[in-house]
Amino acid sequence: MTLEETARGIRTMEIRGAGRIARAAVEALDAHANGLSPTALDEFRAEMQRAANLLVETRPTAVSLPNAVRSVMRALDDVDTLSEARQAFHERARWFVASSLGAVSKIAAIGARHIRDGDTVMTHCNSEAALACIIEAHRQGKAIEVFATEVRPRNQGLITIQMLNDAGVPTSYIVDSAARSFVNQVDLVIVGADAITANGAVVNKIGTAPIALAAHEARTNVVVAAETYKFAPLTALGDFVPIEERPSSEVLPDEIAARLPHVRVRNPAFDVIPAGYVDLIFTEQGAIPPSMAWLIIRDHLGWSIDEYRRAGEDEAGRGRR
Ligand code: RI2
Repeated sequence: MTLEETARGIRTMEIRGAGRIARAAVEALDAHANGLSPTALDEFRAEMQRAANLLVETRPTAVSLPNAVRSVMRALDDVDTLSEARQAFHERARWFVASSLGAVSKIAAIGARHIRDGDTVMTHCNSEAALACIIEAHRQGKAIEVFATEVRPRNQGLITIQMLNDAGVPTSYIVDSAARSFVNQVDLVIVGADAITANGAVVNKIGTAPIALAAHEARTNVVVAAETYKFAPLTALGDFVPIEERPSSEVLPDEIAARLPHVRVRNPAFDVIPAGYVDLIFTEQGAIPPSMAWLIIRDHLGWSIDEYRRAGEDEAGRGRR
């Protein structure tokens, strides 16, 4: 896939899921770097920055994307020659992809410990990290059942039920609006995250917040599975996570919309679970309460807040996260 094909794939959601988007972006940058024939280090840096910007601009909410891109672009900071830069970038990209996959495995092991034999869990959307926990618990022999939602408008629930079915996990498939009707039969809600703010609020697929509210009312625990690069550093400085609003045609076909001139479709792709409705966050560094989100940003993202601030300012013209 070329850089432009990957950017298009992320924008159209052929490539989707916060972790997969991050790895796809890093792999695209690595392939792009390999295909370049720059004559000077500055030329290489400038072209890689252009490529990085193109990818980061594709989707605004999943902070995994800019975090991953910044993480690999950092390889170009402390090099003196072009060949050093090429080598360092390639190694950093390979490291990122391997550690992203490794993080999912660690989260699966940590999350599975919190799912008990006999539990029924509910999940929403298609999260690699959340499903890894569920499937690992099942693999360990725990008798678990899952309620999986449909996930309007893009129906990512279909991917989820395929994965659960393939793993042999007994699953009930429900429409999003049925979540409240079943949440009393559920022991645990487990979802992924596109971004987690410094104060522990979780941004995830639209429809996650009402499920968390219903779970809170029903006294059902809500846990989140998220790699540390889903934590949004600039929220520590007061920035908001921008919520992507996607095309109306995902919700209402254009030919129907054309007959309804007084109707406007709103299609936000994500909503926010307040930290008070989140019981635990499973990261590859361990299970933490949402109030510890700031420590993840401070200790595990590799850059100081000032460095993130500068990167955000350098990438002017885009939402800062
Ligand atoms: P993993 C997805 O976003 C979903 O909101 C999912 O919960 C989240 O990313 C995390 O997914 P989208 O790309 O990284 O479907 O755990 O809009 O796979």
